[in-house]
Amino acid sequence: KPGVEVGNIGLSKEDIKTSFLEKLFYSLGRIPVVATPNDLYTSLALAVRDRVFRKYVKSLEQYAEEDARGVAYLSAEYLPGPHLGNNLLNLEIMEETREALAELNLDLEELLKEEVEPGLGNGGLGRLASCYMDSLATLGIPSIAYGIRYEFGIFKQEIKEGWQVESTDKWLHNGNPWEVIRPEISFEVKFGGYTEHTRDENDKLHIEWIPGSEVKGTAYDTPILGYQSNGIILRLWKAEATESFDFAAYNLGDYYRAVEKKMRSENITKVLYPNDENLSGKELRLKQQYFFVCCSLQDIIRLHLLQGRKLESLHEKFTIQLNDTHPSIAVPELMRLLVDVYHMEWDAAWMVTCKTFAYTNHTLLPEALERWPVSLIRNLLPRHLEIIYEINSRFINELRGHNFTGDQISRMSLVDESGEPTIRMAHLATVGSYMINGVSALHSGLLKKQVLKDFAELWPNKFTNVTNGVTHRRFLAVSNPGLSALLSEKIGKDWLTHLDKLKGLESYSEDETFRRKWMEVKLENKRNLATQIKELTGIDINPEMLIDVQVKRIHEYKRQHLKVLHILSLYLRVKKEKDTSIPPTAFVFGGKAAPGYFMAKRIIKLITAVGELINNDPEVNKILKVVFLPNFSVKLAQHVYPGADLSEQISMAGKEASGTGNMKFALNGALTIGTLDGANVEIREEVGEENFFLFGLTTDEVENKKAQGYHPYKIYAENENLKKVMEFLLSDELTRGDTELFKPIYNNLLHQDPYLLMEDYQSYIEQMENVYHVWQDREKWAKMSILNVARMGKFSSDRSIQDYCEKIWKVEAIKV
Ligand code: 26V
Repeated sequence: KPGVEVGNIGLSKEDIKTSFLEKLFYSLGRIPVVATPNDLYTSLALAVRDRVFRKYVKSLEQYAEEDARGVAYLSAEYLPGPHLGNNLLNLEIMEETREALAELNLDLEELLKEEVEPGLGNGGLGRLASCYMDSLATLGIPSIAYGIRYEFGIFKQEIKEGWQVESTDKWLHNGNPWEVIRPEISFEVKFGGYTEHTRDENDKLHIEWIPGSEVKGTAYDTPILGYQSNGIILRLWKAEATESFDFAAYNLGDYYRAVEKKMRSENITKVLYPNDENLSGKELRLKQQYFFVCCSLQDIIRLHLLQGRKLESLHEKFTIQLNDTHPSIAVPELMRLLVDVYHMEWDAAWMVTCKTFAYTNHTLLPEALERWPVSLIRNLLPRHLEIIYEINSRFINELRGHNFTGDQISRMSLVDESGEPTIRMAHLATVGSYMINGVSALHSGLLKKQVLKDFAELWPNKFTNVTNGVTHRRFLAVSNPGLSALLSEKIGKDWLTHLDKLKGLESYSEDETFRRKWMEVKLENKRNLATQIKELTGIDINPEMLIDVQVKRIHEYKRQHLKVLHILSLYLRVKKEKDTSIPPTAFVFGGKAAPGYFMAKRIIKLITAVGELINNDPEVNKILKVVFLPNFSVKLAQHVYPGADLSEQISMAGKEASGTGNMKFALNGALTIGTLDGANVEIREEVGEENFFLFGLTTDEVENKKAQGYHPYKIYAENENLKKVMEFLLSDELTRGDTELFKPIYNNLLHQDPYLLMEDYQSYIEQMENVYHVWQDREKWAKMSILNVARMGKFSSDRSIQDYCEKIWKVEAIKV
């Protein structure tokens, strides 16, 4: 029996060079003179993949030996970012690889640029899932992550005449060297049809689901390596036609009908849906959710039974984490499998189910809480609807036993019957889980006060908080080599696995030589960012400017337009008042708007219009620049965070569940201007209030303001400066005569302003003045920057995963 050490998997420069050439010759059939950049990248990726798999195979051996309790992470979205650089770091062969390539007259940086990242998520939620995989792997937690292999990821964004234009993301176009297809790991998934209820001779009820159609899900595995550690698998399901269903058509000689059916089956995993308001009617989206849940649960059960265990003990060996409600159809699906397929009694099955799942909520926005029309579920998953009703009726009986009022019961019901009947997926996930968590202290508190209030009263011990974290290996070690080297020079390399070691930097904030080095590193990163900006937009940025950045999805609650109002106030000062005292600043924006989100798309147009005006005005453009970076992605993000001086985290308090960009900026030495929202609260607590630029209403104040009746127009009317800025939105200078262009934004802010921009405007402007004041004193700024980085230990995803292990999963690491 061969061990796992067969083949050329050495880590020396020579080994890497040999492997690279072997892949080029024998896997791709190319010679260097005709190899394309993609051939070279692919050869290196394949060589690295061998080494990654060697580590992964080792962890498999260990899992099998130890029979440990493990985690299955279910997420409809992942945003892993480019794999190559991260794997080189984790294998500790970055330098060896660079040298091996240099000897072949190749530049590692050029090859790294070639990688097209998998954009299999919308933003924060998908990126969080990937940070957690990095930490699970590094910490050696027995785990597997399941998701969907979308053929097209999040749409590609271009800016044309200032507007967002979407196109398909063909991320698989050049092939994907990181994944391996597992044809033998495939499962059937049924849809539609009806159920048949029959009684046997003992009067026992048997329920059979006679489906209307069937598809097959096949596993595609991507190994995710940990740092100095083994790896875990990201298992993504692709939909294909099943043989059995094509067969009937073939027999009738209807070849085309069979192929058509095949195409329809493959539609399920074609494309990722953007976060859009009108998802609830989208049948294909529900199909995607059920499809991946169904495959994943069958796989989990397969793994469980493979070890010779009984299904009654599923919850002892596996815990399944639901990343938001997207996979929450797993609750009735596991019940169906246990009761209908494996013939368990309902009560026993329910006990196993409720002890298996845990649910993470990622948003309180009412429009983002998933609800599926009952009629849609009935058509697509008739058996599941019956099971949901059964779960609900038992749950309501329990509530009656606890003397809940009729009002409370209808509020808590899984079925909302106030309009068209819908299933409240957050309630389903809550009832079917042993633990529920929010993603920051503030958000978890609000979850218990607002969306799941009644449930928190019923089951206070089921609710907890796990504050989000980010992987500092990707977002500092890989993406900011300059700062990383400086850190390691001062405090050693332990921070790579123990981020709280950064505390050791605090005393250096008083060291002038260190501060100078700190600022030099930042300036170098700003030059790099300026180069990126030039390449992507053609705009010149002087790297000495204050680089003030807001990158995240475009949404009204995140208030990119508040930032725009501030920029316009500066513009008017420079232009009309000839004020040249403002420190030169580059305002950098980036982020995608949901294709159907009218206001978000207007906000992009507003940013680019302000950019056009300012960047082309010689009176202003020495002092101000405005940039919109197109197609924000993990890859681009890795250039942005290191080069930022100021991080904008300015959502209306109570709306941003956590935010994770806030952490990535601070980790790279940017200072934050922000509200008391999401994880900002905890970041400020950690770095110290004197090292954080705070503004705006608190959550309670927002609530009170709204309760008292909020009148944005009054605030506008009473603030001369704000008034001028608002009127400028309609000016010919900005709109070039199209005065209707920004009317929707203008009217919204003046008369509704649901996210309180008018209210928070003055406080924001004043805090920005303070930012400028501190910026004038670069030594002070550098001190604050150092202290921010030194105190970011809490926000490593390693800490988050440890919290999940202790508070929720009760899972332990496997010693490597
Ligand atoms: C979904 C939708 C769908 C309907 C239209 C508006 C809308 C807005 C947002 C969402 C996102 C829902 C889930 C989500 O991505 N939440 C994010 O999760 C991150 C990781 O926990 C967290 O840092 C972000 O604050 C949170 O917005």
